[in-house]
Amino acid sequence: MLLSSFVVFLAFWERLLDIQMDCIKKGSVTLLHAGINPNYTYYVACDPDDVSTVLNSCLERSFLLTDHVKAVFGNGLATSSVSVWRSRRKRLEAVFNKLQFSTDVMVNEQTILLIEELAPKADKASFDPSRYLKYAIMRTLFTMIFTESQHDEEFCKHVDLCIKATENVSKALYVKHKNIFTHNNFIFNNCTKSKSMQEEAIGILNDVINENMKKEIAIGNEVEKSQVTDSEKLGLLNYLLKLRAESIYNDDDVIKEILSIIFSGYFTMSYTLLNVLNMLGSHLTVQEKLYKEISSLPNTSEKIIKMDNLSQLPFSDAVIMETLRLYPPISFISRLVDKEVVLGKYKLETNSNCLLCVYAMNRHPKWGEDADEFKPERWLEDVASKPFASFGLGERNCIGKLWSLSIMKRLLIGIMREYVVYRNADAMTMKQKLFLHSESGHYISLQKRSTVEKKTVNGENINK
Ligand code: HEM
Ligand SMILES: *[C@@H]1O[C@H](CO)[C@@H](O)[C@H](O)[C@H]1NC(C)=O
Ligand SMILES: *[C@@H]1O[C@H](CO)[C@@H](O)[C@H](O)[C@H]1NC(C)=O
Ligand SMILES: *[C@@H]1O[C@H](CO)[C@@H](O)[C@H](O)[C@H]1NC(C)=O
Ligand SMILES: *[C@@H]1O[C@H](CO)[C@@H](O)[C@H](O)[C@H]1NC(C)=O
Ligand SMILES: CC(=O)N[C@H]1CO[C@H](CO)[C@@H](O)[C@@H]1O
Repeated sequence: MLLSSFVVFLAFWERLLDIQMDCIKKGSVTLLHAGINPNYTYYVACDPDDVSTVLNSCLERSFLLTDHVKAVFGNGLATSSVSVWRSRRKRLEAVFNKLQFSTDVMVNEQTILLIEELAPKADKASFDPSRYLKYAIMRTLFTMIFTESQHDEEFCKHVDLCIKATENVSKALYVKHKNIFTHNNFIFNNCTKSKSMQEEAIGILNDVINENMKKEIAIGNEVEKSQVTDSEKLGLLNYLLKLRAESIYNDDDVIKEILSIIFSGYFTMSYTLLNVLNMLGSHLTVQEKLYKEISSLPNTSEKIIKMDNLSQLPFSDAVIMETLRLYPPISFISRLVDKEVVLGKYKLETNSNCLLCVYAMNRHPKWGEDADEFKPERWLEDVASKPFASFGLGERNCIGKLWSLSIMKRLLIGIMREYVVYRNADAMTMKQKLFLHSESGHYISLQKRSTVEKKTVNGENINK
């Protein structure tokens, strides 16, 4: 079999978007070689049916280029081998379902905090909202991971530290995989500062999690003793400790699981919210339609939004899904082809690596000629047969999907109720590093709804 192929020596990540788009143009599987080492060869699949075939049949992750990622996240869900993963995944799914409901009041509090933090920026020059969104997201992850009574002053300091550490880990992982030279451990360890930065950051995260683990064990014991299970809003860590008691996890795996959850949730949600604000800031009619829907909630002065209220907002869902379709923060997924897989005319070699092109697939012509355009309305029709893999597909898809959609929706509703978002005309440029995110053109300005509404009354057009 003869497949067209690419050879990449430098800027591995940056090239991945071009490679995806090229692959979809060719309309078939291609090969990607990172350097000349045959072990670093990947099939690249973009066709929606092919992507679905591989994601549904191959559950083992393949590690892009090295086992470096696995060294950091160990047996955390995202990187564990299927044999370890299977039983844990089932148990964690049940925990996520519970947390989605039990954390709603706390998440609302985080939303209110974000709105207050943004207040000094309102009716002023444009600014980069990334930092605000990242804080809100990390705090929200913390409220979900740690039991409610732990959310004290100390906890806020930890949020700050963990943001810096998580960003450092991401930078180090990026450098490690950047080109064929740093794939070499000797060069990475001896000629870059990244290795020591990574170890320092992991050390900090471990310390924070360890310290909290001790407190959570004490809470767990209390809960057992008094048989009160609902009075305390237990965090994910506490549930993991229960699984540890059942020998499903050991200490090290509990820490790696939390690391893995923080890393999976932090970048994806903060980049997505940033993209949503940018899309709304440059599509003001969409924004007004969204505002109209949000205003139709039964009680607009009620700050607490319950799960039931969230399910009544189809256009809000559509805005977030459409943003995720165009800008999937995880723009490709890699899997190990550990069984026989045939894609069209090609039989993939067993034990090979396969890259699934989420970005290209989400923009497939099946969405219509306007597939590259931001049109949330398309999500109000039947989309079941449309290609979309921003949360992956199959049994090993994103475990945080529903939880993250509800978090992003709450934060978005909070911002929309209070502010109108504008974005200047600079083109937003996306960069593929570990995650796909905007590198420039993402400055926005905020206008308080109250001042906008006054202006409109005076006959000014807000779509100026
Ligand atoms: C915008 C938000 C998010 C996006 C776009 C996203 C996307 C993804 C994708 C594409 C995968 C790989 C799926 C596959 O291989 O088929 C994944 C896996 C995963 N995600 Fe998310 N994710 C998001 C939020 C979250 C959040 C908030 C959490 C946790 C709190 C989370 C935890 C995980 C975990 C643990 C996995 C590994 C699942 C497994 O291997 O079983 N994600 N996510
Ligand atoms: C490819 O991987 C195999 C198995 O891990 C290893 O034995 C072999 O040395 C590798 N080849 C190269 C060129 O690195
Ligand atoms: C992150 O990296 C920078 C630069 O190497 C370093 O100064 C800082 O202490 C690190 N912070 C954390 C929390 O790891
Ligand atoms: C959410 O729904 C409940 C019951 O339908 C209602 O009482 C409450 O006011 C709603 N909340 C908002 C923010 O509209
Ligand atoms: C709406 O919510 C506010 C704030 O929680 C509450 O004071 C008010 O009574 C609610 N109005 C109705 C009609 O339920
Ligand atoms: C000084 C230093 O960090 N040396 C490292 C160079 O890389 C080798 C192989 O990975 C390590 O074992 C050394 O510790």
